[in-house]
Amino acid sequence: MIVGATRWEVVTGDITRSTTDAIVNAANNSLLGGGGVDGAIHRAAGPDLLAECRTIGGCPTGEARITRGYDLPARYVIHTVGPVWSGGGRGERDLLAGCYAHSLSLARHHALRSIAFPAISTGVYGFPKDQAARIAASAVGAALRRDPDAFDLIRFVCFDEAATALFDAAVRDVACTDQ
Ligand code: AR6
Repeated sequence: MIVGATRWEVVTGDITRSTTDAIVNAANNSLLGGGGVDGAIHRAAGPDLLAECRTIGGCPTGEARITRGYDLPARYVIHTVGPVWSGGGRGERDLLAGCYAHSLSLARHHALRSIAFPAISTGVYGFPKDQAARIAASAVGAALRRDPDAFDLIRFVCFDEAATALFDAAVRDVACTDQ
């Protein structure tokens, strides 16, 4: 899908293999690694990633921090901390939207033209996948409307076909509404 100057795509796969300028990590507040996509990114990047993360001092939920990508194909990792789902009454939706918005604004600040996102918060943190997909697509759509020329490629990398179908539908809804 093309929105303004940006190719916006949804793929199924392993985000650690993404050759975008940056990949986004679904991290925790410590930024010191964990399971899921966080563990996969740290394994693929090598120990220098953890060493740089130790210098950052953590990250609040809904915000993002940037490091180099080390042994990854991506030059940078943008670490964001999604909310733990606890029923939706604790600002989870706004915090999740903040993860996407802050990640894109960091990428833009570093003049990065392409970025890949995992389905933040939809694993261990338990965010319902259909809602997470709609929030992700609408946050990216809003950023693209504000700044149509900032990116060449925005990619959602889902780990299974079911998530891919949800994210694909959500992106189509947002992209079609925009045109
Ligand atoms: N590539 C793409 N997506 C992946 C990959 C991968 N290699 N591995 C998993 N996923 P999760 P969260 C998907 O649990 O819910 C960590 O321990 C997965 O199927 O990784 O934000 C952190 O340290 C799911 O859809 O992140 C935190 O403590 C999505 O990535 C906590 O988990 C996110 O699942 C964060 O939980």
